[in-house]
Amino acid sequence: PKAIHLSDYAPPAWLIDTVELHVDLREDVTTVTSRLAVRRNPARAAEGPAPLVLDGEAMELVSVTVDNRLLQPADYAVTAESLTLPRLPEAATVEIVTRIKPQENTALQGLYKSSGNYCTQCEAEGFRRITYFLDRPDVMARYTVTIEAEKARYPVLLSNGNLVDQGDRLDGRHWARWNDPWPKPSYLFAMVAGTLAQVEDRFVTRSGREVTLRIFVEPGNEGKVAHAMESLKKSMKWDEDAYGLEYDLDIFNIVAVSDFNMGAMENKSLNVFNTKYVLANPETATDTDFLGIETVVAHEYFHNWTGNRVTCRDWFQLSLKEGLTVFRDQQFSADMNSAPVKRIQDVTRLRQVQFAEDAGPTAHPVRPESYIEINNFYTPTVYEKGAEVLRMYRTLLGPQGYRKGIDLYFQRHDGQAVTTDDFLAAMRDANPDAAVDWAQFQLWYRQAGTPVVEADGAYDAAARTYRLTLRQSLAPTPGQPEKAPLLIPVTLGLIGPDGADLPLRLEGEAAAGGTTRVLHLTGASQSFTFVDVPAAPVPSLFRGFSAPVRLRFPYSDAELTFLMAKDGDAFNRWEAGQTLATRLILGMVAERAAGRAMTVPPAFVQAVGATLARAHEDRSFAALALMLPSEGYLGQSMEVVDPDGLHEAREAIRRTVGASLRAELRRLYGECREDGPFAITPEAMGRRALKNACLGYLMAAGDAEAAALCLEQYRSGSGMTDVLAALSLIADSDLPERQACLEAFAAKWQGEPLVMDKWFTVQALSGRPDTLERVRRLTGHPAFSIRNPNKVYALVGGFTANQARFHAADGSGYAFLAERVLELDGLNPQVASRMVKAFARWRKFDAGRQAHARTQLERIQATPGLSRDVFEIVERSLD
Ligand code: BAL
Ligand code: ZN
Repeated sequence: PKAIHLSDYAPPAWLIDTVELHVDLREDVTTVTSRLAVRRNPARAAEGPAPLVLDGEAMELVSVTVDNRLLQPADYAVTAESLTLPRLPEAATVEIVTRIKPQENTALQGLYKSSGNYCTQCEAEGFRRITYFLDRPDVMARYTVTIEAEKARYPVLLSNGNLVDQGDRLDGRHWARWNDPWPKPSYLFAMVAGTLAQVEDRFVTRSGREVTLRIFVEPGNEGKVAHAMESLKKSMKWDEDAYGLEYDLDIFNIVAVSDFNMGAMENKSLNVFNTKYVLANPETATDTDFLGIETVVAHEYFHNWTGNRVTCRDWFQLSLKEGLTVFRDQQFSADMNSAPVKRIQDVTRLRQVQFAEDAGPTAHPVRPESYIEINNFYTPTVYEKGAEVLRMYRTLLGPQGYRKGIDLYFQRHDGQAVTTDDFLAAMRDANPDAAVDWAQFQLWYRQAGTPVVEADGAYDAAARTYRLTLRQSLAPTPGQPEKAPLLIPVTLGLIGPDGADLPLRLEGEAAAGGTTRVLHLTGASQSFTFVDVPAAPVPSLFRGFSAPVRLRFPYSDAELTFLMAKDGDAFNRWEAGQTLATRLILGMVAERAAGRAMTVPPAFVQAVGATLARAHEDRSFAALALMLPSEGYLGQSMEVVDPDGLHEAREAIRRTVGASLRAELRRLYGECREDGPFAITPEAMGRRALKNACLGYLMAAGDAEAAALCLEQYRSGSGMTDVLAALSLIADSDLPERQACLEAFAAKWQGEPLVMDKWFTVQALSGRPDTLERVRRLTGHPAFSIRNPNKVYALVGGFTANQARFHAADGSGYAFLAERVLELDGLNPQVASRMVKAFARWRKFDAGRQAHARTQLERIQATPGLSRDVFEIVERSLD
């Protein structure tokens, strides 16, 4: 397979103005007739006439007609990936007939079937599996789509835009015609045909447009869409209020399907969703699910402007729409819930997955420079680090400057396919007075890797100054041996001995300017001197996590405890606790490795006790503060990851805290249980989160009373959040009731695929030594299917997230994963590739584990017929 390079980008030689698609759906074969109005791109006129080379894969070509003249095979050339028409006039109408078999499509790209219904997924390059086309985002066309199918089986026929006509045929078939007035790239095309129930609502935009909102689900699931619908309406309102962006059609449809590679897809006015991000009620969905639905519904809706109205010129610009849209959905969720809690959750995820990516063989910049398979670049770096870049724009420009930049971006580029450089130019030009070095800021798009910022402070009592020194470094990443310093926004405060923020005045300034401010770290090393500092402060750095960096500051344990209690920035209060816990756990792992006993210092238990004592102030926050850093994240801080040591040390702390603070944990647990009628408010979710955090520590201590509480919560829990929290603890334990509980759960929920996904994950994440054996057995469970992405993510993905068990010293976890990857690759390369990424960190482990991982990676690499998707990841991993 060949790599594609950003530097090779050229505008398309041809443009397509309109597409008339006729899709004739039949059980044996689907016939697609596509009428394209094509013309030479004037931007490339100087180069002389170029052939029209259309992309197309995995289909049968029936006929090609140009301006009503049927071409002979000698008039065109077909390969496995293209159709070339060498001799065309300046403009022409090209009609192409192809045949495809959606019923055999297991890759779930292009047109395929899910639970008997037809649906599509065209991003990034699925449209070329439906018909021959210029399948690239800078070719934008107006679509008219006619779908024809058997009426009894497929009563619902949907595509983008507005329904303009429909009718019945005499033979039991019917048809519907849709027209989308907005030009769009092919990746935003969608169609659906099936038996679907619908729930309808409406939203009136601020200018008075009445929009009909519909959510389509498999019949029987109508009762589970209320939360998604509410989330949609909230998103529509929020985008008007926060960004001044209004919806631009009279109809907005969401269709939920159970076989879907991604979370959801933002096709113009016809979003197709994984059921995971639509269906929920309190019995079947956890609070995390409810929050996920709110976020993903918003994300896809927000794409209507950031992605659809202004789209990407090429796939290297993916973060133009994804980074921005993730940032927008993060802002939205922060506004709907608790902003600090949301920030902590987002940063936790960023560190867990994106920092890991940045530190391994698949590290790539937010704007990559080359790829073999674009599907491999829907990554935490493009999405989550991309969102951090957007957040930094806002931090550097302030909310108003940021909004001015966004407004200019839409003013300039509505209806266009553009680049991250265009976005940056809009931000820059809208803020001519901003003291931002834009050329340096641009490096955030270009350089891979997570910067390390080492900081130190010195207080001079006589001069009443505090000198803060910051040094940044960025380790080499694949293909980027040398790095330049970045522009890093450092939002900081200085905290005085009484816990209050001190006024901040930098040397040379006339007066103090607030108690929190943003410093621009631009050099490799830079010092900032604050004057009029009355006493030695404790610095609170990177408030709100103002840049995606790893901070090293030589805080004492006492200073961290002080920050946990006093920092006015909630994120940094949490962060101080995490830093303290990380330090402690890594110390214990070192003790264990040296053959000494691990001990938990009483000071740490006291710090947790203090968190419990203040828990009533903000229960969601307290629940997060009680959460220890994950084993995976802790592993990132070790030269050589010691998965067993990390697991044991973390468990030892949980046990000690549980036993030492039993009474307090028990009291809080009881207090949080009295939470009245079930609600999905931040307050109610906070109570549940805190209650379950307490239960977790109590169970870790392993006493009979905790077991009884846990079993009782499992049996009588009023919603899935509580039931699943209890079941996870039971699945992790040696309780004699364990097996019976798991069986009862499966018996109860066997008809609910999304709940069964949770059941698989709970077992895959268990810390018990027999987990792999169980996971292997579960691949044969009737509810498991290797063809369903959600099942694979739940069981296989869950297992790879279980650091101690996946990275078993004997290599058994690696062998299991390699088998699954090879099994998947022939069916669904995109899912196979996501799974194989779990190997990427293999060089961070000891020699024994490395040898096992290499054996499995080489075994995959040597397999004939490997997909581009898996090939690329394995190549990079072994490089
Ligand atoms: N565009 C792919 C799915 C998403 O990011 O919304
Ligand atoms: Zn997106």
